[in-house]
Amino acid sequence: MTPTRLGDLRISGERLWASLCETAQFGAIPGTDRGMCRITLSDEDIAVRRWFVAACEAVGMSVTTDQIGTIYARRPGSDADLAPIAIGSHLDTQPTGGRFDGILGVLAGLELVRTLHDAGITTRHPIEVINWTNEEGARFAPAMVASGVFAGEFTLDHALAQTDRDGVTLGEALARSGFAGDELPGGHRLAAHFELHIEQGPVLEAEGLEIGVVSGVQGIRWYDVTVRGQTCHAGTTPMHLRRDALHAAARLALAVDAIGRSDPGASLSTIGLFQAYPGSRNTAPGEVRLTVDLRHPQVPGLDTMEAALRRAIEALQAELRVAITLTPVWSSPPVEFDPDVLSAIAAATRRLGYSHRTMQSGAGHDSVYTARVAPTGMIFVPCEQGISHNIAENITPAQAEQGANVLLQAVLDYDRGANA
Ligand code: HGY
Ligand code: MN
Ligand code: MN
Repeated sequence: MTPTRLGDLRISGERLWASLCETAQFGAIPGTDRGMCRITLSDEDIAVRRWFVAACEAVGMSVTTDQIGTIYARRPGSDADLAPIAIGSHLDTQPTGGRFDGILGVLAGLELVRTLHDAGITTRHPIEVINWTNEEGARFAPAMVASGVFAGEFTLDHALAQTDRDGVTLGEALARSGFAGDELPGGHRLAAHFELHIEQGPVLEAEGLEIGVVSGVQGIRWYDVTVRGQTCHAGTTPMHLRRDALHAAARLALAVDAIGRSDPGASLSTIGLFQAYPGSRNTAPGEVRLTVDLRHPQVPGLDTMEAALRRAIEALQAELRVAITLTPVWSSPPVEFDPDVLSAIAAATRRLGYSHRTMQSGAGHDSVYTARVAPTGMIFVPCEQGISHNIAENITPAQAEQGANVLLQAVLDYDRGANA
């Protein structure tokens, strides 16, 4: 097919939107019009995985899974010696997530294949649409663990041994799901990895832009913190004699917030989990467990934030006579994506006439780890008020269609080496 005809090819925005609406049934939060709770390897995730496998097989793709449950749906190319061009993201969501984070990228990959199938086009490279297990890290820490195993950042055993709050391991949840495969994660090469995702922030919408050409992802560090004091009777223990773990944890929370504000426009800090024990209204807590998420575009910035956190812990221990442990859980350094993949994305965006800018991602994505083993790049579309990890997360059909068309045209260009 001539480059012109390929350049004129477009996805079916209507079919993509229909698939987004159809799969929103899996994990829909009752009483909300868009909220999603599709925790990794839950019944809802298993259901959407089965839907995805059937939809891929319906257009002639062969589907395999690896030993951490990642799904690889492959369409052959004309040159079987070439590694596949991957289009990946994730089907799992946060507990109060939306219907576009992750799944937009997976279904846009399916739509790209459906479009090639309808047009009778065979690419040089095989095309592989990937659903990475446990991108969110909401059930099993860390986030992006399956793409991390694929890239060699984590061992398979370490990942499968991670437990959720009920003590269930990822390996047990995977065995129960029926999606434990034979292939060793990372067992095959990727020629490139493209990921379409909602921005999950306010920049594109605020600037009235249609596409983000994502140059990389900022650094992320996760910690578990335990604050131990002494449980005591609410009615008989004088305040000056208490070693109240919740009071100390609350002071620490204020310090973490100040650290997030220390480098405006760059530093971010979040406490997502904060649990006091024993959790009785007339017993002062003896223990508080919390999580800390620090983010910054540069490593020195992250180091400064971590040093400030450690100083705050030292000071509170001395002042309030409590014991505070800080356990690093995950460290994801800032990553830059591949120039050739990014130029294919930018060229496709220009050719399609969409307004755009280059930008760094505040959120982590599986592309962080695929970038370690394959040329990788990402495409953003705006989302309403930049809201995500929230049941109000929303985009328009046109935004989904624009992102998927950039994905299609960038992959076709990259396949032909048009931007090399
Ligand atoms: O944590 C993140 O940024 C991603 O949503 N997993
Ligand atoms: Mn995501
Ligand atoms: Mn997410």
